[in-house]
Amino acid sequence: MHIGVLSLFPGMFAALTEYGVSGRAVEQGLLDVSVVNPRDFTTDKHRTVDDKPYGGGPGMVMKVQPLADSLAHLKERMPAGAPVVYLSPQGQRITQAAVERFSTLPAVIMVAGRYEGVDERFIEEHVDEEWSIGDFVVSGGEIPAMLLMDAVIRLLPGALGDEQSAQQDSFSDGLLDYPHYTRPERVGERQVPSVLMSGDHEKIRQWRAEQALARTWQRRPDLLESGAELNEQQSKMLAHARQQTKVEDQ
Ligand code: 4H4
Repeated sequence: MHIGVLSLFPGMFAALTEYGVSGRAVEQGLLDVSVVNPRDFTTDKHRTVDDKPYGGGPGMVMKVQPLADSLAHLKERMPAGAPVVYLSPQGQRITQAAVERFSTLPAVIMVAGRYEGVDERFIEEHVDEEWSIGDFVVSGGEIPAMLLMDAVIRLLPGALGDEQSAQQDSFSDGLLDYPHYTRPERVGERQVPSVLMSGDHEKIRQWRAEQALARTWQRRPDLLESGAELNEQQSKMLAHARQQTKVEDQ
């Protein structure tokens, strides 16, 4: 996979390319990351990338030309057909399903904006998809772009040591994860749940399925409305829990 990025702060991407799972994936050659700075495509003495908004108001807007020219340069160095993704609060909320789709593409280009935003004509002409990391505002698109890249990279075959671990993540089946424990067996008053010490793998599997469902029901009931994949045991548990709630409501 090849991920291209447009950013006024290319150095920030070292946080991704030099550390942890994503750093190792780059080192192993599982993907190429190319970061291009639109400032290198300015033509004036002051290397201007932004200007005042037409119509007035606070802040500055990113100019079309440095973005368009840096994008053309990036496209020359990448496989054809890479979708151009702009990260902004106006985009669709990123989900694990969206991340999974990106992880199957040969290439993707991410645009990280600064200031109050990007001239709308660049978006109309060059952006294929607009995605958001959530309903809050950060000061630049770099962290949103890195966040999406990190989520994509860890799904690339070979990126996680254990091939199974991505399949077991929260959201991969539309549910939250079950709780995890490691040594020691007792921390203060808190004991590891005894089922996990039983060696009964079927019982452990059932307990974890039940925990995942209970936590989702308690903390993120919205996920249960939007297509979580439940096993037979979980479907029965959920139906039972819903029945109980109905009775209490009456
Ligand atoms: C846009 C900051 C608009 C402030 C931005 C304003 C996100 C997000 C994000 C850089 C851009 C911010 N990107 N998901 N959430 N003037 N980007 O916050 O409207 O307040 O992806 S403003």
